[in-house]
Amino acid sequence: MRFICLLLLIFPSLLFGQEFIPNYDESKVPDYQLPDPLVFENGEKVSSPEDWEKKRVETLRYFETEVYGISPAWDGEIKAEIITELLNALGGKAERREVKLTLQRNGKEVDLYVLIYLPKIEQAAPVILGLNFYGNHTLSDDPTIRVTDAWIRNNETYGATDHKASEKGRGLRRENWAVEEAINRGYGIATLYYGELDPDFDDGFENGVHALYQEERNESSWGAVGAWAWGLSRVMDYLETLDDVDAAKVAVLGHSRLGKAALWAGATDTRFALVISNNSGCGGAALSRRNYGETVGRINRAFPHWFAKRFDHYSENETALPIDQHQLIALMAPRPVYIASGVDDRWADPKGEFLSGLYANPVYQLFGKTGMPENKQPAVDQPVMGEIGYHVRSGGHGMLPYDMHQYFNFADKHW
Ligand code: GTR
Repeated sequence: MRFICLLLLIFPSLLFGQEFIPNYDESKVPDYQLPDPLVFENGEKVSSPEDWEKKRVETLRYFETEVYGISPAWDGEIKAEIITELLNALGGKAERREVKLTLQRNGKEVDLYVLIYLPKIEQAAPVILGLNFYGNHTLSDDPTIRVTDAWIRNNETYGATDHKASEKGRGLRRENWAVEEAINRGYGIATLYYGELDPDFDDGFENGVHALYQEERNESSWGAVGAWAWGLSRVMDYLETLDDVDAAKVAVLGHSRLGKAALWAGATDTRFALVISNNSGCGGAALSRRNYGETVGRINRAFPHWFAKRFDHYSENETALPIDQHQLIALMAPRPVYIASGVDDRWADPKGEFLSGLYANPVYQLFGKTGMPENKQPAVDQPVMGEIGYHVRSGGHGMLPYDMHQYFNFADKHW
């Protein structure tokens, strides 16, 4: 016994695992070679948009089997019920609804509560749809917005204790979502709490929308990121039924882990006409092979429920990946996609996020488009906007009014 204690004292890693020290030194980024997004597995070149359609299938398949897991096709029913409605929200400029969507399948049900702000304009409104971290009530002071009863991560600031949300969070994310600016500029905002789709802990995939499917799981089954992305598509199913929403102009947006989900939603569901990744980092916009900041190994150990089990095969083994994240960006082509970084958010590898966009360019060029308009990472607070938009904002990890402002500019440019 004493011998074991001594061993643990000398080698604490035996008990706690190896401590992860992120690399933040550009000179220590390994030499790496990325898969060419325009070469088929059999070595043939992709040389036309028609070829790309086939290569796109091949690429998407790898992201499904090796990274995010395969999400099921939806064959259930969605019931929609407006639970609260304000016809004169935001000083009369907007209509505000909260809609309960009940997903029914196989005798099971999951309820999702979607908060929707729409500008009062003549025509159907373009909408920016995104998942939120702490509940719909954090987006507004409006006391009638429901506080979610789904499992929530404990967070003192937002008054989330015992994995329950509370009034304390009301309105705390108002600035971040820039709802008022959206409305002033003619955009609607739709959002829902991500934990209603899948609670963010390693629950053996028994809760949230995973519970609608009782298939046996394998190494390529969908994880939490897959479930969050899949849920965005179910909200899209609903938005398509609304006369006051322009379903051809729905952008999908997400921050951080929800930025990963937004990208995956954009890749799997081409109904999203524009895709926005805010500080999505590893498993999002950042290149896995750079090994800068958060790595594949670290993310799989810290969040074993986020990805397909297969992804762990590439922990400390990124060169074996048949794809890299530039090809995830390429899956949006020729649709517009915006990648945003925070300069101090080194964990998310801002440069690696930029490079993903840049290396997706050949696919955009196949469509006669530019893609990312700059070859070098732009200076801080200098957004660039081709079909691929990019900025690295001053400051760290977060979705700030500055970021939202660029997204509205980007949507203006393309719509
Ligand atoms: C971190 C994680 C990142 C990022 C972030 C977030 O802990 O390592 O990949 O997703 O969480 O979602 O806030």
